[in-house]
Amino acid sequence: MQYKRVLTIQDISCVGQCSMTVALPIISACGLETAVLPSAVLSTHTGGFNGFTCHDLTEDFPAIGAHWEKEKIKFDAVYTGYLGSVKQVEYVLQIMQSAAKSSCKKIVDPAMGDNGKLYPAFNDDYVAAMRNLCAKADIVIPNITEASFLTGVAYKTDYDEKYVKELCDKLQVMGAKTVVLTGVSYKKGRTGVVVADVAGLQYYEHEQLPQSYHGTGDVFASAFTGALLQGKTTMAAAQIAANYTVQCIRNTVEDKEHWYGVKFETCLRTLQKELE
Ligand code: PXL
Repeated sequence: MQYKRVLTIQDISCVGQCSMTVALPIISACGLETAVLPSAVLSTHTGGFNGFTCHDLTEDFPAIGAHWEKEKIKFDAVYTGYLGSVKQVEYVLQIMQSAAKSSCKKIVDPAMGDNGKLYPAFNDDYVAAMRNLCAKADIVIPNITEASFLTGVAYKTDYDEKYVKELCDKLQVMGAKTVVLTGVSYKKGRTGVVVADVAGLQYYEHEQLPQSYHGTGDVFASAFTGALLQGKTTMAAAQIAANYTVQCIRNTVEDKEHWYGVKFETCLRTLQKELE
């Protein structure tokens, strides 16, 4: 397998095991060169800590993009997660064009909400900007909340295959070529991931552990990106990423003090074995 270079654009939450502090080690462990563009620096993530600081890096993006253009730096994949502002999403679109190799995979995790609500930093303008970014993506990785905000379809916790197909269809009509929809649960105790592409919809179902943790969407998206760039099909990459995420949760549940993220580091070797 050829040595590939991935760019990931998301925030650095200094403490909290999400976004960049998850993406960089996981994608690197998958054997890929991982370049980073931090969208913002926060003292912690915003899901449960009080009084976190946030330094937005939007205004640094044009000069960084221009420098990379001058140096002819190009990427095999660009994977975006939690971003800092509406303006930044526009700059990300420009960098995705200028820094992409012709075969570049554009992977967008809209990372803007969960459990039917947007994260505190985001509003309707941000959703509209994210819709534009998703329209340009090869692969989008929303959860049900994000898919519902992006498509304008009402959020539901109790749904059937028809509802899931409607979300995926609308995301594809918007322009996303492939949809990897996470947290799709049709039965109690089970959850899974739907992959929707030109071939239709496929579903991978697995155990749903009772505990949920912050940052597991980032663990999934990072492992998915790593597996995909290592030559796995979209469906195989989704299965590998889902199994790894479940293992990270299982690895964390016994430690009651560890509420803010999952202990993904001590499971990295299993992920690597899956990719061999
Ligand atoms: O895991 C998504 C995420 C990333 N970054 C920050 C967050 C969140 C979710 O709340 O707050 C800063």
